[in-house]
Amino acid sequence: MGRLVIVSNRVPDPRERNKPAGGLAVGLADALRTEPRCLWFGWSGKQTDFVGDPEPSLDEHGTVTYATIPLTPQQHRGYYQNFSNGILWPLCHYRLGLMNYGRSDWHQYLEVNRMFARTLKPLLKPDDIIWVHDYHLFPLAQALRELGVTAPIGFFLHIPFPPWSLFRALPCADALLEDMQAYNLIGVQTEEDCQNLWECMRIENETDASKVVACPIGIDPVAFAEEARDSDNGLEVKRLRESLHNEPLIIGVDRLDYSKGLEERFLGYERLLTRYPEHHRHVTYLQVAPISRGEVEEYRQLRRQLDETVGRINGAFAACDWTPIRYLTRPVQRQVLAGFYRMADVGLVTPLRDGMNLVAKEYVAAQNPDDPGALVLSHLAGAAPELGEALLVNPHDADDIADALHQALTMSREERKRRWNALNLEIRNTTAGTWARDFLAMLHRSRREGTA
Ligand code: ADQ
Repeated sequence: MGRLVIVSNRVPDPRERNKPAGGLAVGLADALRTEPRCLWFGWSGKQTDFVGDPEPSLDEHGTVTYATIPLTPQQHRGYYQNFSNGILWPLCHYRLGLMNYGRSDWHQYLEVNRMFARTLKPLLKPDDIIWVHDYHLFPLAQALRELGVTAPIGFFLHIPFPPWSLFRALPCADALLEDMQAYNLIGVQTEEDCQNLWECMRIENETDASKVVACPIGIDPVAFAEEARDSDNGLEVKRLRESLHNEPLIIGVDRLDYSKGLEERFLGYERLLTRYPEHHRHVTYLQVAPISRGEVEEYRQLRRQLDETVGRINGAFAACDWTPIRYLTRPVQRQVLAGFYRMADVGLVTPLRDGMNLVAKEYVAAQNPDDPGALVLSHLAGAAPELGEALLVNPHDADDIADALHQALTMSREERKRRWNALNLEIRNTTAGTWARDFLAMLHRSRREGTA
């Protein structure tokens, strides 16, 4: 069998194990442990002034060869910042009002995808199978096909896909959908995304329904549970525990992104303090939200707004010995996070839209089975259909969040255990390993059946 070739916008640096990663890198790293040989190709995260196709840098690490290329500042702006993060990200998260379309960015996006194809092609071997990831690279298969690549090419979209009524607002929607025909198989997180994307592709072209499949991503729950147990005695975890004096902890962990619903979540917590004063001086809400995409104006604005909201809530409710919200925008190591999750009585995960949300699954995996915490989860997260035993809330409704938090904080141990057992079963059924295995098996099958 040939190699698995993974292509994603960013390639993680294998030497930076403790750096906080996005969900894609976390999911793939878990899945890769079972692959015999693999090439992972993408942007190094660095910029160069060299104009012309760059030579990929190769770095072997265990069974994985990492091949990375830099981008010019112009490519970084047009392809990455503007088109991927300023147009596709808000559009796919149903936020049309935040989309800033510019035709030159679209051209830059296409050109970088072609450059990825040109620099990847010489690294390919005859039996390779290619798996492309995420919205930065929608047109990559078409660009590879134009260069004569005939290998099976699969695509996985980690973020949601909106319905045609929204997607058609993108001026180049038809060209993008046309290019996506070049994939043998396209995976998305949920049935809803699957319906939406298939509908869009069908409107543009005849598309076989079996080309788009829902294949939800998971974590490695056994390894994560172990990590959580091990970190229980770590220094930072101990410090947090001691600072709480046996009082309850609510935890939220997200990249600082408008899709994660942080402002609405803070307002929900504020409503809890207003409507349920019995929690005053007892409950602490720890929000870990490391800054991401700090160069994009919408993200800078969001940060200012969140700083203000946290300051206002703390100012209004704090006592000399109690801070209602502890808000960290610096990164926290994954192992420490696992210990924080385990200690927390409530996991608060309320994105306004999310492809999946691995934090919800990590929170469940990290719990102590004898005394698990409760999960409060947005019904608009991709994880919600699987995690129906969480307390599902509408993230736009502060009262709904407040009620669910109160219910979670006062829930009997028996009910917490019953709900957690059901949630734990779910996350053990759909893991990072099963996700990759299932997707790749379908990709091999689609080639044999000739659905390309
Ligand atoms: P993300 O939007 O990055 O991923 P998510 O699924 O929650 O969101 O994954 C975040 C990952 O980063 C988790 O493993 C989490 O532990 C880690 N992380 C977050 N904050 C951290 C911090 N402060 N320190 C260390 N680690 C941190 C995208 C999509 C999601 C989809 C994933 C995977 O937006 O919807 O679930 O890809 O497909």
